[in-house]
Amino acid sequence: GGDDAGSGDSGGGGGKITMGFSQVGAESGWRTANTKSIQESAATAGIDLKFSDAQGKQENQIKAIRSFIAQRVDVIAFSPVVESGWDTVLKEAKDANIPVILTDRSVDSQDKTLYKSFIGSDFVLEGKKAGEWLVKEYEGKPEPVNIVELQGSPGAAPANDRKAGFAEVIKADPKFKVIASQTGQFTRTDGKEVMEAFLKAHQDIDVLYAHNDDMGLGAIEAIEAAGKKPGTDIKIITVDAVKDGMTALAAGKINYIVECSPLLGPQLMDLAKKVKAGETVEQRVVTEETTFTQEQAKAALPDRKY
Ligand code: GYE
Repeated sequence: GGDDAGSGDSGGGGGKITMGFSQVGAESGWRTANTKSIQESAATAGIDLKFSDAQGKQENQIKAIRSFIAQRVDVIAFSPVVESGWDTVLKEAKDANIPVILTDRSVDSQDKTLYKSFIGSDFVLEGKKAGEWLVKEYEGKPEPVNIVELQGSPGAAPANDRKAGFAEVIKADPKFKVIASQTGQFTRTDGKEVMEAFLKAHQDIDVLYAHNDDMGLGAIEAIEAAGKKPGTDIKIITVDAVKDGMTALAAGKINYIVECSPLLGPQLMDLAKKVKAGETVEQRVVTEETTFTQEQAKAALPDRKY
C-alpha cells in the first residue's frame, strides 16, 4: 500500500511515470553496468520500471515492446539488439501514442518521428579513435602491420560503426592490413574461441582490435595459452573501459582503451520526465567519453565505479 512517490519531482502530470525498458541482454561488463545504472536511476527518479531482458534476440525485444504497448506504459525505452527491422513495431507504439526513447544503440529507420530521442555514444568516432592510436603507435615504421579484429554481435550498431570508423582511419596507410575479422558476439567466451582460431591460422599477428573489453579479455586468455605475451607480442586495443578492461590495461596486457560510458540511466530518466510532461527534447544526446593509455588507466582505476 501507500506508495506515494514522495519525491519532489512530479513532472506536472499526475501519478508515477511507468517506463517499459527492453535491454539487450547480459553479454558484457558494459551491459551489466548499464542495467544497474538504469535500475538505480529509475528508483532515484521515482519512475516505475518494467525491465525486460531480450537475451540478445530482436524477436524478444519486439514482443516486450508489444507487451509494453498493451500495458499502456507512459514511456518505452530500449537498446536495440540490431539496427534494422524496427519500423513496424515503432509505428505501433506511435499509433498508441506511447513515446519511445532509444538508449545506447540506435535504429536505421528513416522516419525520425518514430522515436523522441536517442541517447548514446558515437560509435563511429570510437572506431576512429582506436584507429588513430594505432596510426600513431606505428608512425615512422614502414613494415606491414597485421591486424585481427573481433567484431561485436552481427548487425548491432556498435559492431557496424566501430568497424567502419576504424577502417576509415587505417585505410590511409596500406601497411595496415586486417588479415582476419570475425564476430566474437561481445562476449568473453566467443572472444577467446575466435582468438584461438585466429592464432592457429596466422603466425604473424601484430595487433588485435576488439570491439569491446570482454572479447579482448577472452582473447588475452587465448594469447597467453598460446605462449605469447598480450600487450607486447600482440598489441591490443579495445572499447568500453569497464573495470576488468582497465585492470588489464594498467597491467600492460591491453595497450589502449576507447571509453564508452554505460551510465546512461540518469539522462534517460530526465528525458522520460520531459517527454511525459510534453516538453520537446533533443533528438540526439551524445555521451561524453575519453580514451585511456596504460598510464592513464593506472591513475583512473582506484576511482573506477564499474
Ligand atoms: O560496447 C558492449 C556491449 O552497445 C555500447 O554493447 C554497447 C555495447 C558495448 O555488449 O560491451
